Amino acid sequence: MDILMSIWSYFATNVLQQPAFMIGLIVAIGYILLKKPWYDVLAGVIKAIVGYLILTVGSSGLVNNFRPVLVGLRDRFNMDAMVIDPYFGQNAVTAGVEEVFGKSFGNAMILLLIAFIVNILLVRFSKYTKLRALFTTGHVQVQQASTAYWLILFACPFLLNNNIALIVVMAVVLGAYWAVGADLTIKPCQEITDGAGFCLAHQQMFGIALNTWLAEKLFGNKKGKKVKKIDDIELPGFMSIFNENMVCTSILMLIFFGAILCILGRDYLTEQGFLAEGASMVFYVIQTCLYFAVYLAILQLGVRTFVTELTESFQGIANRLLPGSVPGVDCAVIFGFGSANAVPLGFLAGFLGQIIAIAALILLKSPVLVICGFVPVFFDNSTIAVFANEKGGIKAALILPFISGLCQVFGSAIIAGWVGMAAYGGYLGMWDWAVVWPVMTVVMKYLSYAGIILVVVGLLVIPQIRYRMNKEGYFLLTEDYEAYKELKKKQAK
Ligand code: ASC
Repeated sequence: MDILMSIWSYFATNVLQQPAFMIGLIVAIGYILLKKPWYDVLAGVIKAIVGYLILTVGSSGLVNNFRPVLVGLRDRFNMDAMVIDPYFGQNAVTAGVEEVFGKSFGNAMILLLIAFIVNILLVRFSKYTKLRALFTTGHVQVQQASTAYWLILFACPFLLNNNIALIVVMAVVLGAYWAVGADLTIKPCQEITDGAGFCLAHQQMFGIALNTWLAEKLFGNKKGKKVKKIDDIELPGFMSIFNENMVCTSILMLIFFGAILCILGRDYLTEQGFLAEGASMVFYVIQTCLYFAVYLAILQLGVRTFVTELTESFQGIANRLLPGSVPGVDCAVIFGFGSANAVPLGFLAGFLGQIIAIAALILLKSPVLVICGFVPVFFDNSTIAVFANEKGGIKAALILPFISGLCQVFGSAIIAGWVGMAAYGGYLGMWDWAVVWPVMTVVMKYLSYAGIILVVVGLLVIPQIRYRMNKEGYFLLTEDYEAYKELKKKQAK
């Protein structure tokens, strides 16, 4: 048993929780199943890992550069606030779970493994479950397993004395959430990428599905009137420079982060070691803000490098091991598709929503105050904007992320205050964890065993309903996208 545990923990730490190597492993398995020659397998694996590592350089560059700027606001104004950000959320769980529930954090990693197996099984039996998506983003799975661990411990104290039942319940809930959530993003992803063959496995999967649907219903094409997408807008005169993504991002971020850096002020920035003593504040601000465009460009290069390898090789897995399935990847992958300018616009709209919500918390004298974390405000809202723009144009790409910003702050403040995570300084804060998980936690808390069953059945019923709404097209969507499009055309007639 000890040997098995050490093998597992080696695999978990080095592969499962490191998406780059996880993707590399999947590409290797896929190409081997496709019987590619060894050198093609090797080349594919290298491109997949390097591409994913490039993506990581981009996304962690953004996070590391801009998180301190936002968190700085808390310190600068001496606010006693919790940060909504996956890393702060995870720290809160590590710091508090033992104290509050008397349970060791180590169990959260066993939960991760079992939940992942639940995901694989649900997809393996897609004939019955109608689930087609495999979660591959390990770093996100770690964060989610930690938060789910806390939420379910809080909701189901009657399981505290029975370790096995506890982990099984948690794994079923979490595994079902992974499989169902990622599955919900398949259609939007296939449509936006014209059948690239992946979906998103991240922290706003229900958010994507709901907002894509809302964008189409509320802002979508009406009879004879096509929506104006961001790229359709011809800006007049000097404004036309905004049509170029790199310029647009740079100018918007310069105004936005420039203002925040000035609010933080020279003294604070020097004190914290961001700005060297005597250095020029003006050029420091310009350079810091332009790095936003730099990291976005890096991120897009990474996406281009690994996506084709992943989706091509996954054919091997989809043909032989998990029929009709697609891999779920990091949400940032979608920044390589759709309108590039939706990314900064969605971010700003979401930020505005978050700021207004935070102001409301202050005015209402909420016992829990929140400070924006960079990851939810950027990765959630930009992703939602990319999808919203595709279906509902620029209006949807601004309004829906704005509302999402409100949801992230209010939802997180309520749930983190209630379950006691706020006291440890952070909460995950991403869309699904500010909206969907709070609802699931309430159901489980008040209905106990019946609540657990209700949550699991409620999740698993979603793909069943969607399958029944379009039996012919449902599996065609992942198995043969061209045929799916033909079918859609026929159905529309
Ligand atoms: C997250 C998280 C990150 C980012 C990254 C986006 O939820 O933990 O580091 O989003 O995955 O590319």
